[in-house]
Amino acid sequence: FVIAVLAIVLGLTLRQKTNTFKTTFIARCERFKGYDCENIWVAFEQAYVGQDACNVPMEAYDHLVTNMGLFKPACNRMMFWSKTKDVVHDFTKKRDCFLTLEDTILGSVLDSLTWCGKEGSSDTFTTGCPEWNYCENNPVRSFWKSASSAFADVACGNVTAMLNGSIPTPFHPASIFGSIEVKRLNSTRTRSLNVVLVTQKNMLTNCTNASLKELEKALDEGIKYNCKEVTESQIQDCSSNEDIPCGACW
Ligand code: AVW
Repeated sequence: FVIAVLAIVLGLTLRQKTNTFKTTFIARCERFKGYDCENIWVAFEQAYVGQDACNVPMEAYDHLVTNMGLFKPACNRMMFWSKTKDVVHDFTKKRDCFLTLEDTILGSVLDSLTWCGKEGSSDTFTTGCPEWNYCENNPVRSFWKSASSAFADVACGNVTAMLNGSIPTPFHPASIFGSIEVKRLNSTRTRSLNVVLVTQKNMLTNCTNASLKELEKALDEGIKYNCKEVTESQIQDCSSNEDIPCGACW
């Protein structure tokens, strides 16, 4: 009897976990008008539910990411980033100048969330899931790889990347930006990549940094490369001052 009660309580706890996660998913999704969020949820959970949490490859999200029309090109407004999450999102949330992956419906729904499934279970778990680096094919890491691929595939015109000028190597070939997004920028769609190197008062890195030369080399031939050092306070000024036109932020 005791075991039966414990099993029911545990079952309800797990059910609760799925429901809390799903509630967050649907609530965040419904901030975007004109989408069938229940349908998006079903396409999302089929990627990892019932799977070993280290055995979910990025292809598991193909249906969600490529067949549901969730990534629409925003030519000249697409913003990539690496090691600048806070400053870039502070800016894109306050001003309409640029669009990051986390401002699109899928990116915004899943930003900062953790989830995984378990073999033999139809639940979504939010604890006990693998850390980012614990295994390559974990549901969270595979999702961001898949979504980043789709986001870069639709990039067009002049695209921007905010990189961190306060670290010795602003461009890491193994980062998602370096290993996925840069490689998928295609010169038939994308005219230029404009690096905004975010610097602090005591500048550690500038546009002559060796890692940025690697970035330039990694670009598809035909995509122009530019780099500009911009202070964090200049970006913050633009974030908080609607009177500054987007084109005059830096
Ligand atoms: P990042 P990326 N543990 O700042 O170029 C947990 O390095 O990779 O930039 N989470 C991690 C880890 C880790 N070790 N490493 C990365 N992440 C997650 C999507 C975490 O959420 C956009 F389109 C961290 O905030 C950008 O252009 C995020 O990955 C591009 O990919 C970024 O790590 C940024 O990826």
